[in-house]
Formats: sequence, C-alpha cells, structure tokens
Amino acid sequence: MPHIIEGQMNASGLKIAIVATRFNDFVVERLVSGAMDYLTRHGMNPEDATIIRVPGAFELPLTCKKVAASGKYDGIVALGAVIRGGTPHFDYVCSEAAKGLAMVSLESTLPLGFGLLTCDTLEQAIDRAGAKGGNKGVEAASAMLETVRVLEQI
Ligand code: INI
Repeated sequence: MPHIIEGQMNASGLKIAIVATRFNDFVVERLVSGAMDYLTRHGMNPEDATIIRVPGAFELPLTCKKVAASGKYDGIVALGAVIRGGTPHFDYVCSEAAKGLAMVSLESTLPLGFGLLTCDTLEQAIDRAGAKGGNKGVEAASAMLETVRVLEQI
C-alpha cells in the first residue's frame, strides 16, 4: 500500500495573514469576505486572522515576504484584482505580482494562496468575486489551508 499524504481541511489553531489590495477594493473586499468566511467555517478563530491592506497588486509580493519572514503566520492568502486598461501596464503588474508571490512562497516555504484576479473586464472580476464564477478568495484560502496541512506531514 502506498503511503498517502493529504491535507485535512481543518483551520483550527492556525494563524493566517490575508494580504489584500486597496486597488479595486469593491471587488477585493468580496474576496476578503470569502476567504474569512471559508476559514472560520473550517475552524479558524477570527482573532487568529490578520488582514493587511496594501495599495495595489505590485505591493503584494514585498508585503507577503515581510509577513513570511516575521514567523508569526502559518499561511498567507494574497488577494487582489488587476483589470486590463488600455495600456501594457496590466501585463507588467500581473506578471510581477504573480512571479513575486510564487518566489515568496518558494523561498519562505510558507503556503501562500494565490487569489489575484487578472481580468480583461470589470464584469469578469465581479463574476470571480462571488457571482457566477465562484469566489477566488475562497479558492485561495482553501488551497492555502490544504497546503499547510500537507506540508506539516512531509
Ligand atoms: N493595481 C491593482 O491591484 N490592480 C489594477 O488593476 C492596477 N492597475 O490597473 O493599474 C493596479 N495598479 C497599481 C499597482 O499595483 C501599484 O500599486 C502602483 O503601480 C504603485 O506601485
């Protein structure tokens, strides 16, 4: 029989940092609510969550790096929404944020849920923040929780 490692979806006792952008906050606040709702329904004490707000997606990696280095948290959920405008700015912000967040997680070995929406339109972002496309904040929180519980068994 193989030895199988799987994560139990139990957030009890975990200290979680949610790092969220102020940019597009009317969308991002729904992601924050989704992540908080998911984690508390899976046993996290709301007092064990810290919500940190940053200006935009570009600031997520640096802030998450500092959060990881603090040693105070078991996992991070990074939340934001980048919506395409008429210039290449979108592409730079998305790619630097995504690369930076992946680097933070790999270098710190701290599970990081990637809840950064990268959308062509505001409608697409709203759909993925609790309307018909689900809620990316819930998905990011769930992935982070599962990874925390997997890594502690390895
Ligand atoms: N930041 C976002 O989080 N979402 C966006 O859609 C966005 N757009 O479109 O410009 C955005 N830009 C700001 C960027 O993340 C930085 O905060 C800014 O460049 C200052 O460093």
